[in-house]
Amino acid sequence: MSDGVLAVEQIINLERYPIADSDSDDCQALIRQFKGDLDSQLYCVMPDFFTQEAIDASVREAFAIKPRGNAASSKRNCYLQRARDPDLPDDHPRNTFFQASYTMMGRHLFTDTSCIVQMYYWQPMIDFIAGIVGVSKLYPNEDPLQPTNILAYSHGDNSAWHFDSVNAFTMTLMLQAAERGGDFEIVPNTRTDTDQCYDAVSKVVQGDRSNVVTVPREAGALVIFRGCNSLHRVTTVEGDENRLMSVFVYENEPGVIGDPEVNETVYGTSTI
Ligand SMILES: O=C(O)CCC(=O)C(=O)O
Ligand SMILES: [Fe+2]
Repeated sequence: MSDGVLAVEQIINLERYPIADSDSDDCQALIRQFKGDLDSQLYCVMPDFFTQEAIDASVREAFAIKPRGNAASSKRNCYLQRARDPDLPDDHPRNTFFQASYTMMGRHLFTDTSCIVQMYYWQPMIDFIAGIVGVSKLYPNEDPLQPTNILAYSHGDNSAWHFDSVNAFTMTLMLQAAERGGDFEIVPNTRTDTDQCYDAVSKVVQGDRSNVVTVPREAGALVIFRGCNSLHRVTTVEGDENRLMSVFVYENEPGVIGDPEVNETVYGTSTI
């Protein structure tokens, strides 16, 4: 394409991930492999999913829009709440708060030709991810802010231990790693749908490392994880290099938009 805009064939590494035809044997084999990883470990990693050209373009764009992002810092528990529960003891995980900080860039800041935006709306990509997460269909989120985000973590930033709230899975794509720190850590199946497992959760947030898995990731690696029942965090970033992570949300039905109040907190605005 002209004007420095990359076509989807130049964005996704289709040699290593031939997903353009989701019915092809090659694509079906990839779906089986990553679905197997996701089912057994609660995450799967696809290294070099983005081309170097797409990584470079996305990093440039992220720094260009970062001044308009929402630099947020808050103390929260691992349930993403900020208020303590007076009926529970001080050392309960619901009353254990950690600082989290990063700059959030919402979908409204990206052009339609952004690499991450093009990848997100490309139907073969949506079908590929649906296969991996084991559903027949997925749909883009239709909120003006939520579908495609980039989180920038500068020196001292981190995302403390938490469970993701509503999403059955989260998809992330690393654009730039930190010089030091910024590791993505997860404790698979810390709780279940029916049991909060407060003892196990408490151990993790108090620093027990016995079930912590560090997910290896280089720039360009796509990761899908199930963060609803698996505590996860990003360790504190150190050094001059920002950790730039793009985060994507797909839905099980069309027409899903976010809550304006949540958007106000996350993006610093509820409108575009
Ligand atoms: O930045 C990351 O690697 C993960 C962010 C995260 O926890 C999330 O998007 O739910
Ligand atoms: Fe998360």
